[in-house]
Amino acid sequence: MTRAFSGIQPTGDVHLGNYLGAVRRWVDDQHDVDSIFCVVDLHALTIPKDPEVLRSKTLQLAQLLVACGLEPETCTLFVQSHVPEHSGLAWLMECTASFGELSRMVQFKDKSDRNDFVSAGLFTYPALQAADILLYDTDVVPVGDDQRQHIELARDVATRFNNRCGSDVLVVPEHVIPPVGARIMDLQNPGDKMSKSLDSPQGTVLVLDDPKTIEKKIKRAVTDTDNEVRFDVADKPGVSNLLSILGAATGRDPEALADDYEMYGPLKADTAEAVVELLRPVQQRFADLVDDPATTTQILSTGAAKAREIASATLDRAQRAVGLLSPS
Ligand code: ATP
Ligand code: LTN
Repeated sequence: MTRAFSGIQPTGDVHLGNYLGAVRRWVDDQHDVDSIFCVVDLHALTIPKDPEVLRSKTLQLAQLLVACGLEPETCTLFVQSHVPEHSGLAWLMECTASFGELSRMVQFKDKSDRNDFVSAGLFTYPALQAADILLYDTDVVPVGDDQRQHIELARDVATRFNNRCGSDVLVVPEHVIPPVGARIMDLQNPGDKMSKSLDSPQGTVLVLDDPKTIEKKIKRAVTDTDNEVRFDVADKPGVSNLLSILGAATGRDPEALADDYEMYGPLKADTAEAVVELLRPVQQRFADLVDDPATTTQILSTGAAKAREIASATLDRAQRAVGLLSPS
């Protein structure tokens, strides 16, 4: 069976971009592929965090993923730091990726420009991400469009590792990016992707926003003055973003949807309604889970044990292949 692996950072509140670009697809495909999902708390440490906030966001993110529809009896859900093999393989990947490759990562350039303190971990972050993926003999990595470059790096590093060791120790993964919704933009700055760590509360629709807030944010979305509804990302980024959101929420093609509208008002109203309806069941399930943290803690503990079985075998194989002496 095809194996899928993906990760999400507990860096803030989950937004519509995370949901449409990644999580919804994980939920839809979990019965068809052997699915492993990880709350990547080690990645969140690359930018300093308040310890209590990180701890509570990690649990909350796991609860939200279950509320979104990940079924613990169907897929494996765990927290990255509960499986120490991630840090173990990350070192081997850091020694396989080159300084030049890591220097070319767009996300590093963006995040290092936006933060005063630039940690070494922010620079080597894609090597840890490669380790996450490669530990599980992953065939496919379902992600949003922004992760293309990181998955490409994981492929290059896996190939180089195999060539150096002279055998196929690591499986070379492919990315899968959804045709619609892979790049949801900030509603106030449609030139930037919607993001957990950008401070743009009005431009970011959160999965847990109440219906009134969702409506307000979408109705105030930045468009332009010519009042023509057309899907054209370069010329009309704000309007195209609304069409992408509506398309992803309703399963329709954004370009075709544009023909149904002559003015921005109705487009915004329909988009807001579609998003509210899409998120309603998630919010209802979340409300039940949040009062019962023990259920999610148990899911994560079972998930980590399942993940560890696979990860420890891969790490052992990789350590032997690279020439490390076996402890027994
Ligand atoms: P941060 O801002 O802290 O980097 P993020 O909002 O980019 O966080 P991640 O945890 O890094 O979110 O990403 C989780 C998944 O959501 C990834 O697969 C990523 O590609 C996807 N994703 C993130 N932002 C968007 C977006 N605006 N549109 C579509 N997919 C997205
Ligand atoms: N870098 C990713 C999060 C992430 C990930 C992964 C995604 C960490 N490890 C492994 C897919 C597979 C991000 O910033 N969205």
